[in-house]
Amino acid sequence: MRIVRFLTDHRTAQLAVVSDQDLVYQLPFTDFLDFIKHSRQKQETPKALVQNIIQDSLPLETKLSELDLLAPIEAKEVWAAGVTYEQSKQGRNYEATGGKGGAPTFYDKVYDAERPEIFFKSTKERTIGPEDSVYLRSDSNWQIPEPELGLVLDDEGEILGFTVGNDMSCRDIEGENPLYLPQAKVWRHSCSIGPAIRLAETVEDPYGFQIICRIYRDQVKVFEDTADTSRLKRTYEELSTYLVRDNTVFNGTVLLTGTSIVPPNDFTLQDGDQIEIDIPGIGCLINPVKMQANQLSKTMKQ
Ligand code: DO4
Ligand code: MG
Repeated sequence: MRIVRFLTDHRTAQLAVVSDQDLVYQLPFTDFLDFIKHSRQKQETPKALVQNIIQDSLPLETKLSELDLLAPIEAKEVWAAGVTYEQSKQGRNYEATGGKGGAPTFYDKVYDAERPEIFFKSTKERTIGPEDSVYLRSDSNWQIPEPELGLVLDDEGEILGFTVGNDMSCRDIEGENPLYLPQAKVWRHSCSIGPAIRLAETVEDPYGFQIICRIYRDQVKVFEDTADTSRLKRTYEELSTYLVRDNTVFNGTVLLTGTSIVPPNDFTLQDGDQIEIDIPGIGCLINPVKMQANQLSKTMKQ
């Protein structure tokens, strides 16, 4: 059972549920958190609430592919875990050492440490949804998408659902100095989530998701790779526990769980590319890539 948010003909946001048969039923909520709040007030699980609402209703005539989808939740904050897969550790070591290797790095250490790496990734204003463009930084020459499973959490870290996320990253900036991490990770439109939230209670094996990433340039596929969440070094609960510990966490916070897909070291995204991140059972998040005009210099010229 997947929850999506779409723009109606009146240009207002509306929630809908997508059944296992891909039928779309409109829900009487405009927001994922209202829906969760309502289910808690009624002491029904989100799945039971949806089932009760749609049991006597007809599906929309519009197909899922025809809906104007928005990010499934306006998360106040998006956080991300890092170096949670062997593949990411290797990629980070490559950019930090120029491929030379050598003594164990802090990436080796954090991979093995009890405390996970968790960093601040995005706010509602910086996060985009399906079909919107992710932006490239103007001061980086080595940029990649990081296809990740996202946990949608409540304010205590309970997992409400799973979504697809892109933790856009600048490998040259992070590789130059790890203290530059916020600049390598956070800028306008550097985070994308969607197209749906799969309700947690409808997932049999949360470590059985496949993640597929494809990148197209001039309609030609230039990259494809697949990962598997069974290879995650940590548990989701471990990550969410560290996030909420002594912290103020908002309902609907998204926690990206790290990447296990790293494009070849000579690959960098270009203006006009298209990124697809597909997690079967949740959905395929598609975003074009765009070089943004440098807003700072524009403002300064005015
Ligand atoms: O250590 C830097 C971040 C790594 C990351 O974002 C990931 O592993 O997904
Ligand atoms: Mg990442």
